[in-house]
Amino acid sequence: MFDKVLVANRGEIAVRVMRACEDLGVSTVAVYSEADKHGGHVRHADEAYNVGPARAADSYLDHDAVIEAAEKAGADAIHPGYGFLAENATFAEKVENHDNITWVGPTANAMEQLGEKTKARRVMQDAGVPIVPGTTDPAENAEAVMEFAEEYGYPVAIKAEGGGGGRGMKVVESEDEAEEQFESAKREGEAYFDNDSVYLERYLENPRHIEVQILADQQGNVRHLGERDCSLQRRHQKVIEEGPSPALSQDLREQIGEAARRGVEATDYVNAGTVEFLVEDGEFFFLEVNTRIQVEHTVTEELTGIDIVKWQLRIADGEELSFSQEDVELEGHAMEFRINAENAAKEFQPANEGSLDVYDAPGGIGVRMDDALRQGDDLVTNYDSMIAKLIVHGADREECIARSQRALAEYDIEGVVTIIPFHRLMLEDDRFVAGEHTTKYLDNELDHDRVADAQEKWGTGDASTAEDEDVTEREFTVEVNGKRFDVNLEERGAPAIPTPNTGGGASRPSRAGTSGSDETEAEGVEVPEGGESITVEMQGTILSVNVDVGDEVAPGDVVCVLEAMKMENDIEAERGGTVSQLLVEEGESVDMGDVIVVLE
Ligand code: MV4
Repeated sequence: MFDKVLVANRGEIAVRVMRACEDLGVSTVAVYSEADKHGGHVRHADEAYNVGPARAADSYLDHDAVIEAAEKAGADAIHPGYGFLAENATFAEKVENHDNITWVGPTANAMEQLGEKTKARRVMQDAGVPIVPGTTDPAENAEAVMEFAEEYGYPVAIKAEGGGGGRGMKVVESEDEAEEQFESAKREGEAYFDNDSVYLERYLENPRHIEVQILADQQGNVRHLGERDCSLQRRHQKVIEEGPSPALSQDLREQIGEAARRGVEATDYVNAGTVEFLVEDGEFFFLEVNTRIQVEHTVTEELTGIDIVKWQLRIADGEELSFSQEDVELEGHAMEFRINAENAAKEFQPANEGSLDVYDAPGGIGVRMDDALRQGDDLVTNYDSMIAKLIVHGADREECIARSQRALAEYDIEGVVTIIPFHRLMLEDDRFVAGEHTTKYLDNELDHDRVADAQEKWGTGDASTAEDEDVTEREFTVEVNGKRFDVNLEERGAPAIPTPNTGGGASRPSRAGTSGSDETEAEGVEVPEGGESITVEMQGTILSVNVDVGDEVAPGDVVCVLEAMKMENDIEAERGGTVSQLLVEEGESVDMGDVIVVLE
């Protein structure tokens, strides 16, 4: 077994991997950016190395900085976690080729093979795994879409070869959309994935999203560890994951698990992976393979008692899986609640500031907390908004829900807005409780007034987000005739809570804009009198720049498209004007609050 593992990640997953290392008697090394120097994963590790400034591109994504930290620490393995470099084949190859460091994850070759979607579809089809009806070769033109539709009907999904997650899919509802959507899919494929190749599938109108956990060792053994139902998603972001799926019959469950195992066995895949399926009308279809440990691996761990991350380390060290497929047994029901620092009542807007004035996590039977937090921590807003995971296990789905309600009610976070109220709403929602929600439920059906009501009812004393009205919340505990009462007071018209002046990005209200009677600065950029600085609200990559210096921009015009959190985000001008400064180019990584365009 390794002596020392560097975890090339941050937050809860970094601590999660470190715990697996500690269980194996392995020392741990953290890497951190300037923004994370007080991070929980830094506190947890045996040693820690600064790999650069807050911007992810210059720290957690900096291949050389991470490898140099491993060399400095004398680490003999690197575990990437998820996100960041976890599915970066170039980085994986660098580590694979390093004499003294072992890569903990699937090979670079496996990432590349399964990342090519038509190839993955061919491999699965050859292994007898049902794929979504469609092509396994690239589609050359819009006529191919129309011919496909003659056989399968509309809608047709046009997908990018290099796509995945929430990216790279266009839906053609009728023939007259074919040409435009086909060209758009190719342009996006080129912009996003440096690959304009696209393929076609019959579009399933209302599927469930079911995924199967896989472990494969270097000796050719492949096991599946059952399925997870990830259908509760918002804009391709999973919110609550659970297992086993309430939508599968036992027969379908066994078919999907065996199909995933068989499909992976047909490749030379090694380590942990997840096979994704769409399920509709009692049929299942292969979608794609995720070549990493996933956020929601915890659901499977609670159901099977198998420590997936420990097995990742053992497999990377050449150990053989010590259990057969028959040994894998799922017990009870588990749910994972992603604790995001977002205000669900405001379109899940990420918190732009906050401190954990109160952080009192739940406990008790069947309750697991994966986080890297303690009371008093400042919220780091440079990266993903997920700050913790609450995982709950029960003997069955009913007990799991009841236990989850208790745990979420116990979970006391004050000073940072989170989606805990949203989770509590879901546990009272008829469709979710009945297990009848599909991937479209949150985006197309849930009544958002109910989300606002839940926030009102269960929200705690959160840091204001930029567009809050001037309300100051105060909480008191009072005793009346010997009985205690918790009292929340809202003082309206109280002095506004100052927020940093960070420009006028699309979803940042004009109040945060930089217009004024004299020259102002935003993030060190001069903004002319009456001008406007346009900023990004989250870390990501500039997908396209739609303006140039000198262009006239009207209010609402999209000046840039930002890829962040696996979604395309239009960055719009609030008020408009003439472009006087263009501070980014396509492909550039940006951090929350970066100014990208200045208008005069
Ligand atoms: C689909 C689909 C329906 N039919 N393919 C979304 C991103 C990418 N991973 C694949 N996705 C989908 N592919 C066909 N032929 C519906 C989706 C989809 C989806 C899939 C899983 C989980 C959430 C989703 C949300 C919207 C659309």
